[in-house]
Amino acid sequence: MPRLFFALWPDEEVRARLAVALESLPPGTGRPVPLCNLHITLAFLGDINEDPQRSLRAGAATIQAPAFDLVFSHLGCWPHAAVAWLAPENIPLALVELMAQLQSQCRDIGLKPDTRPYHPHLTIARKVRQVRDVNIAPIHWQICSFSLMESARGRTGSEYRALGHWPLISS
Ligand code: 2AM
Repeated sequence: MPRLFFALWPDEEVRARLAVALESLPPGTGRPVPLCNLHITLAFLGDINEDPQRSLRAGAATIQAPAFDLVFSHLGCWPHAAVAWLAPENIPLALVELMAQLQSQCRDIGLKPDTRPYHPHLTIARKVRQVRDVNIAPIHWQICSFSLMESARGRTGSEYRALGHWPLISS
């Protein structure tokens, strides 16, 4: 059964900007996430079969949330999760709104959304023991859509496939 998650998926231009930030990771810091895999998870859904997948897509298509900007200016790590991440300097109301609508769609089809507080972050390395928190030159990402992704275990780690993209409302 495919493992699904909703995500914010950077385009090539944003990915190139993120690549610069990855250079702030001290050499030998855990296992860097391949550039092509960088993303922000909105909601991890786990194993989902075809029927709820159809409902998820239908629900995603009804979401009405504004587009927004994220500015990443901070690199840090969570030792308990062994990941290093980039975090945005603030959380736009539009992201909170998007999350609320996604979670409500998930509940409507009987999925249990994660009840832990949502801390938007972009994982840049795994199996990290420690990395010093640093400010980085701000990276701007204009977010105009969200995606439903499938995650599979490949020979060299996680492989992701887009199952759908939905636009946010541009002002
Ligand atoms: P992370 O990068 O912040 O660790 C796809 O697996 C994505 O879902 C990952 O990027 C991961 O976010 C997130 N995720 C959240 N909970 C997860 C879980 N229980 N198992 C796997 N991935 C999870």
